[in-house]
Amino acid sequence: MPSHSPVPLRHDWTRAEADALIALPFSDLIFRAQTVHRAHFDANEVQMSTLLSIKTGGCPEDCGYCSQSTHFETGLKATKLMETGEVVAAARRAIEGGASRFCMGAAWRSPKDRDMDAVCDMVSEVKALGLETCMTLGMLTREQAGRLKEAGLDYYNHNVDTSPDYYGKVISTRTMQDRLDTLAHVRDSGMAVCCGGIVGMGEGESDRVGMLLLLANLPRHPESVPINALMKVPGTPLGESAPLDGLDFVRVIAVARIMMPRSVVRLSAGRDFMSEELQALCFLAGANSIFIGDRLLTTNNPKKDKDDALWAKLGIKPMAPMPLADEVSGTR
Ligand code: SAM
Ligand code: DTB
Ligand code: SF4
Repeated sequence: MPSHSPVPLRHDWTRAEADALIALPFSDLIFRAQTVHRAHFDANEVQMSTLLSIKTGGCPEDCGYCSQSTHFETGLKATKLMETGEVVAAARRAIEGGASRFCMGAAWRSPKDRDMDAVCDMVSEVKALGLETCMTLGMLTREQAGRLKEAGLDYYNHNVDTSPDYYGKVISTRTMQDRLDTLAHVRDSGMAVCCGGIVGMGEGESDRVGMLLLLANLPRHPESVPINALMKVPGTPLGESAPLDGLDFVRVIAVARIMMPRSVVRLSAGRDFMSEELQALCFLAGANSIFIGDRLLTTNNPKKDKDDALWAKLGIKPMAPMPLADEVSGTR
């Protein structure tokens, strides 16, 4: 149960404030993040989500981290869009595995209008199972966002990935402005926004802060903020990136928690190579959602028995599904 007074929401964070936050002594930073976290969430609850790649590989974009781009030789086999029945079967398995949220991802630059009927069917059928639904299909037009909302989609995931300054070092086939345009279409449709990025792509601390400032100073905070640690994929331009310092990663989570107090901060990609201790620090820093299940989209995630043992050691309980209706009307 939340145990402190609510923290006011701000959309006017300055660079100097954010730089000072990320540079705090570690214990001070974690204490601030915990205080904010406990004002809005039960600190022992974590939302369990499962990911499914509904269309894998063959993507025309050149995101330098991604196994699914046709620009790089990663050995990944491209597939067609899955049938709705297969997606529903995977969603049932996700429920049996303990998930309350189901995120469907497609390796598209943007959905073709002819794909919209199929993805909308998937949304309605998965939602009918009682799962919170999220999709990530690339850039959306205003009309496509409206159709997904109508089909019942709760969240749309579209990441800014990194700071505006570092963006051009990672992706050349679409701009940061393209991403912001899609995010505006999602926001205007009434769906909740899931938007975050990746740490460990060779960016500096000022880029990490730049990304968090961009997110926290949007007119509304994304309801969900995934923070991914780079999964290094051999064959991609970022496949040989320098190792990410675990404590630096925890700092990004803590600053995200402090700047976006009511958002769900998602410890996304990267748990498979994190120790139990590092994951525990991420939860202490305010992360309260994760992906469970052996696979993310194309890379590995911890096995269920290993995860279950960690939840038992940490006393973590799965979060019940969160109502969204009034959140979308303006509390974050
Ligand atoms: N094609 C769609 C798009 O990019 O908008 C949706 C799928 S894409 C895989 C979703 C997000 O996953 C990316 O924006 C990126 O932040 C994250 N991601 C992809 N590959 C990753 C990797 N190797 N390590 C960490 N995060 C990754
Ligand atoms: C997000 O920010 N992380 C998830 C979800 N959104 C779609 C994807 C992580 C993908 C990790 C690399 C892979 O498995 O291909
Ligand atoms: Fe395509 Fe998405 Fe991968 Fe970029 S991150 S290459 S858009 S699948």
